[in-house]
Amino acid sequence: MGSMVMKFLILQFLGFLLFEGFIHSEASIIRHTFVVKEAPYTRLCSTKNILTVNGQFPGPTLYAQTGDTIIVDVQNKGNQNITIHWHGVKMPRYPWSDGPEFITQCPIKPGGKFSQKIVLSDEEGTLWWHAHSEWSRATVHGAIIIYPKNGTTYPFPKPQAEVPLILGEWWKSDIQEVMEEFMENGRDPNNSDAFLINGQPGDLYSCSRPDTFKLTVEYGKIYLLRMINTVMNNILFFSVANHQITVVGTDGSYTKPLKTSYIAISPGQTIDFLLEANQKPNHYYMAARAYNSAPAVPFDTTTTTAIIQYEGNYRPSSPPPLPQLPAFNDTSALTSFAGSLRSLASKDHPVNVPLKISTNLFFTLSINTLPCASNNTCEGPGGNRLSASVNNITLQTTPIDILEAYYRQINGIYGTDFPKFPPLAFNYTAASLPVQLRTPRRATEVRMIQYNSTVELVFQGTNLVAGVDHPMHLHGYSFYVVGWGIGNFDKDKDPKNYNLVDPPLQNTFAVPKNGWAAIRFKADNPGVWFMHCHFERHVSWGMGMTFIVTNGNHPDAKILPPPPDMPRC
Ligand SMILES: *[C@@H]1O[C@H](CO)[C@@H](O)[C@H](O)[C@H]1NC(C)=O
Ligand SMILES: *[C@@H]1O[C@H](CO)[C@@H](O)[C@H](O)[C@H]1NC(C)=O
Ligand SMILES: *[C@@H]1O[C@H](CO)[C@@H](O)[C@H](O)[C@H]1NC(C)=O
Ligand SMILES: *[C@@H]1O[C@H](CO)[C@@H](O)[C@H](O)[C@H]1NC(C)=O
Ligand SMILES: *[C@@H]1O[C@H](CO)[C@@H](O)[C@H](O)[C@H]1NC(C)=O
Ligand SMILES: *[C@@H]1O[C@H](CO)[C@@H](O)[C@H](O)[C@H]1NC(C)=O
Ligand SMILES: *[C@@H]1O[C@H](CO)[C@@H](O)[C@H](O)[C@H]1NC(C)=O
Ligand SMILES: *[C@@H]1O[C@H](CO)[C@@H](O)[C@H](O)[C@H]1NC(C)=O
Ligand SMILES: [Cu+2]
Repeated sequence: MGSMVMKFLILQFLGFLLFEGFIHSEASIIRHTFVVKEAPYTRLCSTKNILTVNGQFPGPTLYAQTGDTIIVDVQNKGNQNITIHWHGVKMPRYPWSDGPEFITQCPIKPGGKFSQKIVLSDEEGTLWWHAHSEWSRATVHGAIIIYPKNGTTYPFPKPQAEVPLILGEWWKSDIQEVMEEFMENGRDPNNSDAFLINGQPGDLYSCSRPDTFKLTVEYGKIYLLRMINTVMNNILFFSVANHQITVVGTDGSYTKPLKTSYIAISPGQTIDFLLEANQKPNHYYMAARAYNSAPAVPFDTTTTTAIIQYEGNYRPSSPPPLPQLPAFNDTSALTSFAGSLRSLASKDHPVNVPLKISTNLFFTLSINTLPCASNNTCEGPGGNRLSASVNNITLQTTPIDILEAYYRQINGIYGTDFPKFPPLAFNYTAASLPVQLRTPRRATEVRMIQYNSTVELVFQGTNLVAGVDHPMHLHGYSFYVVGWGIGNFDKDKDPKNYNLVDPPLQNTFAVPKNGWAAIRFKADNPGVWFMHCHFERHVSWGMGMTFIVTNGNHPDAKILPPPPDMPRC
């Protein structure tokens, strides 16, 4: 009897602790099924089949709390190979579910399945998932929303409501055909026909008006908008008519509040911002369109809109006021926004920037050309095909994935000579450069990094073929963006101006056109991690490379074993 009472009291006490939030509750395991399949969608007055997850476009939102694990059973009921990547999730010691095809896995073939384990650690805010095989991410993507743990809260006022804002794209043509065509003819890919907000083009396109995304707000309340740029090839500008907004996070990490009238967001990046409904009750447009830095690159010049509508009885202006967006070529609008982001750097959200660097890397990012295959005609510059490289290497895909080859010590799949520095130093951003420098080397080389190294990596954009921005994305890590600039990086002067106090923690950063960016991270996540430009045309042309971070000595510093259902090549 006594022990029953005792047990009861202990349970009561534990319940009390949990209720009061004195001890942080255990992380949860959340399960989902993703069925990849074709589904008919109508946009811009015509219907076509697109590849979706569970028939949804954009795909389902995953909700979790910091530190949770999500298990997604992916079933491929489509007619093409697929892989799914959890963009911005570090996956500590578990690259097996990371997703980039032929880097960490072979694709899931039609009819196949793969149960993926998404291991959250310190990420908090908005991330996303997307296909990481060929061009299927155009329609196969969705949000990942990570709430604070029970017992902790946002470092900003609790919003009235939270709303994802997924910036996407629509092609009238089949996206697979767009990809095959540009890979064949060697020139830039065709543009999309519309940009989208939450799957809808908005009022400025033909026959889209009734479905325009609308957010109803109550005067005086604050809303948290979780924006993701899923677009294939464009950085976007975004703004809300008559409203200032306050950025509070990026890439699953909090930022110091930044008041601004517009946002510039790279493909791959997320921006969380607060919108205070403090204007005269009315309908207001929010709008997004492209930024484009290279005059020769054709791009989609259309504008997507959604509507903020205040509750209440009033006659809204018709049409609603449109926001002013920066000009298409306004590079300073892009860099001044990106350069204003700061980590929160508070007691609860400290920064941990490596100060002593053990591994210095310097990578050039170039657009290149390759000779056309003799049986073909190419439409790139000078009758060649466009290509792209990191340190003059254009990535070649392998017959099996690099992770498998590394883990099972299979030789002959990749080399370990990815150069730490460019093989040739030249005036990277010179107005004109010798044509001989344009041809890259084809190879699959990785850069090995010792566990626990402190890495500084400087990206240098070059003006080969055409200077353009490169939104660089690293898997397996977030990194601090400690500096950036226009022109050539100066190793003596530029580090003196680094921000080592409150640099933003990101997983994607747009290296400006003919400029540079310096990032730092501690290599404490062993595994095989892809790094690439998040412009899809550039990664298709070979602008990507792989890091292998070695195992540490401690058992907790080693890659975990693979799951039994890894897809086979
Ligand atoms: C966290 O709190 C929510 C609501 O307060 C509750 O439903 C949930 O079970 C809690 N999670 C854990 C892991 O205790
Ligand atoms: C790409 O655009 C060109 C020129 O407008 C057109 O001829 C071609 O059919 C388009 N390709 C696809 C796959 O839609
Ligand atoms: C942007 O384009 C406009 C015309 O479209 C041109 O007048 C202006 O010089 C360009 N600005 C930059 C910074 O290239
Ligand atoms: C050209 O030849 C390559 C390799 O021999 C082949 O893969 C490709 O399909 C051919 N292209 C055309 C247009 O015939
Ligand atoms: C590099 O090129 C830029 C742009 O043309 C030029 O302003 C600069 O003087 C060049 N630097 C050197 C060291 O030649
Ligand atoms: C890249 O490598 C190729 C082949 O080795 C060479 O011809 C070319 O000049 C190199 N370009 C640069 C910028 O290093
Ligand atoms: C890696 O670094 C962490 C903290 O900086 C330290 O606790 C750990 O012992 C290091 N591990 C190895 C194998 O050096
Ligand atoms: C699908 O992937 C396998 C390797 O796992 C490859 O052999 C096959 O060619 C791919 N199919 C397509 C249509 O790309
Ligand atoms: Cu790029």
